[in-house]
Amino acid sequence: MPKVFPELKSSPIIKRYENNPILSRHDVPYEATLVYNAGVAKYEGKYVMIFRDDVRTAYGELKLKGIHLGLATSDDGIHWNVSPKPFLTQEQVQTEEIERFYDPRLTVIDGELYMCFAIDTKHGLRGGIGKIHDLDRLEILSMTVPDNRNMVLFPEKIGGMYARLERPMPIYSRGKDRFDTWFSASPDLKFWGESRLVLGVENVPFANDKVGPAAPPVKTEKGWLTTFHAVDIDYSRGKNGWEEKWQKRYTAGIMLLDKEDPSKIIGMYKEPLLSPETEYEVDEGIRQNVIFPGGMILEDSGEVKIYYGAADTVECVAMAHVDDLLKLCLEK
Ligand code: BMA
Repeated sequence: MPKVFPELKSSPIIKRYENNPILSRHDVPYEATLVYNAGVAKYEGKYVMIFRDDVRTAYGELKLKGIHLGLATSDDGIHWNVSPKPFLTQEQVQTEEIERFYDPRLTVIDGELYMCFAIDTKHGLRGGIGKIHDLDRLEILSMTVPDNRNMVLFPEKIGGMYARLERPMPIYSRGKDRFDTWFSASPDLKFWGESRLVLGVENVPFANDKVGPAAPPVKTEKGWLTTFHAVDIDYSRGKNGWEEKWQKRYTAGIMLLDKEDPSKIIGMYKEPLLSPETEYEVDEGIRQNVIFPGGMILEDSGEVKIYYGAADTVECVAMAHVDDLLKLCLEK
């Protein structure tokens, strides 16, 4: 395991939008400190985004007052109008057991909008799946047992079953922080099974800590194209950002999964697609060196927009052509 970060570079085929970030706390008309890790989908002729809004006691302070989910819409996927009120506040989701929802991921299946999200509860971290009605109401369909998170739904049934990628957190059996990417199937989005390992940490040369789903997969001629998050740790790093110790780096990888059996990888780029390089990814914000994709849209032109949280503080976008992404995955 490397003691210091090896140098990693983003692939030259992907271009960050020149006016990143596309959304930050300054765009939000209610209390917001950190605006990031959004889910994005094309739904009913518009781009729809649900973002994570962490409210801290002040910008620069770590103390969390609450996490809300905000809603924004756009005509071009770049310029966003934030709804005057949050989609869901922490107060609305809190129960005796549930503390907060965060890290939303959006997928449209048969014209209906679904959201996967992480749920902090008093008894562990659960993965939720819900259906969004009228961009206004969330109907919860299922919640995993703890600890499981970073779930994303495929945009259609595969072999007659709904499908998801997920990242359970096996503390005892794998040793702390060796988390991998898994696949599960369901007849109804409620009952999940047929679970299979997709990607282990050891399969990713630029990860030494965990690998998990990022944005929901998109369908291409060659298979399911999907990003993943990969984490490596630099044990020599001391205090940086706002934390006592933040030693991790989050990069985005890209892989291609089999069309009929998406638990099988048919290609993977051996280097990061996106690695923290810009100021807003490396130095600015609450945490340094964090890129976390949560949305990926394949346009009719072949352009792929990849939406990602940067430094756990702002939301950004980068673009690549689908053919170049496929080539990266399939290169030997
Ligand atoms: C994970 C989640 C993500 C976040 C990442 C880096 O555990 O909280 O939302 O982007 O850490 O801090």
